[in-house]
Amino acid sequence: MQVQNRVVMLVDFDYFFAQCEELRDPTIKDKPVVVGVYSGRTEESGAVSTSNYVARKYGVKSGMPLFLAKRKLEGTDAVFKPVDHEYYDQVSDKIMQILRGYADAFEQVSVDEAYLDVTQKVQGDFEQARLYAQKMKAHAKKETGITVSVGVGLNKLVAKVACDSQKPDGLTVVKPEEAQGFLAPLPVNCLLGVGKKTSSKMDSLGIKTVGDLAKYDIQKLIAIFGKTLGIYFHNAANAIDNEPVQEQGEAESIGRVGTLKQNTRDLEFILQKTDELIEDIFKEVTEKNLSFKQVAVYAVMSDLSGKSRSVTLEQPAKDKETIKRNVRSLFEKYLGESKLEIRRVGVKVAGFSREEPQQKQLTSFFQIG
Ligand code: DGT
Ligand code: CA
Ligand code: CA
Repeated sequence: MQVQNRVVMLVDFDYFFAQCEELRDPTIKDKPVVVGVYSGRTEESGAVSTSNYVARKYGVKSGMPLFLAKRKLEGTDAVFKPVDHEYYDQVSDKIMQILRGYADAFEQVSVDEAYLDVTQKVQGDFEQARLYAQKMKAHAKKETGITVSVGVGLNKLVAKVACDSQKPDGLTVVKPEEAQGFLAPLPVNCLLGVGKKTSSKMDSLGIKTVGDLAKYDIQKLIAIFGKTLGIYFHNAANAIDNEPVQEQGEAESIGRVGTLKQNTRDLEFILQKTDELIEDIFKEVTEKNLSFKQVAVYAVMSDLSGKSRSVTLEQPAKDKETIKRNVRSLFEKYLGESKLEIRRVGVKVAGFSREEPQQKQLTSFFQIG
């Protein structure tokens, strides 16, 4: 029996932070849009995080100093926005949730990128995969307003390079038998892990394209780059990559910190602030259907020294009251131990376990019966 090919997708959201800004204010859509990280020292200092494709036509690039981007866009009606990670995370979560529904296995790799193994969903068929990707792209666009680019290949490596080859709003399908030919003419730095240093080293060996690398003697690669990298480069260049698409492990803890309006030793005043933090934490814990076994607090004192305290619960819990009760008693202790005023507070829960949702248990119960 022939072993079935995998069908793997990489989805990357187009000019993501800038597209989020367009989503929030559609009137800027046809103008150059630059999202910047302002260092805060002067109004002008900082760097470009990303920009829309209109701005890119003028030569604006990620990482470029903002003053340079301003100069390139002089005379245009360019719009500059500061990064707003909270908003981008919200948009990202919505898209990720939709994508997840299309996958047999799902792996989010960053705020704007995820791998999907869709082998079962498309029965290993790359023609079907193309239609499936089109449907998924349209769904994401309709629900969230965001366009994404998709690469489809027999593994993560090919899917990633395919996706990068056509943006924005791209869809590039590379069938298994086309994979090596697809990679061959591309520069070696299209491969994950080949940065400036490695590619100039390879260049000095006469390796310019992935095709050159694929043909290069593997023993020599190992001698030059070491065993792990040498084998990796050889395999990657030959479109071989067996990394599974897998869900990233749960976060180890969920926490929030906040600064008090004024330094204080007033327990009720402190607990008002921690209640806000707990609301947020509780929301995330509930969404992820987690139970926790540890509650911790953190405080920064008026002299900027910091301390943390935690308790381990006897039973895993998942309710807000348990967090509140323990936070109160931890801060009571805290205030008893120090004479200083508190300036900043944090709350954290950890020691997670995940329970099956009630409904699922019921349905599986009925299925068995
Ligand atoms: P593209 O090429 O359409 O995928 O454009 P982006 O902007 O989505 O680029 P990508 O996928 O490489 O990066 C995703 C986000 O990460 C991007 O919207 C902003 C941020 N980012 C990327 N490169 C840089 C950088 O050099 N500096 C900073 N501060 N942020 C960056
Ligand atoms: Ca992107
Ligand atoms: Ca990306």
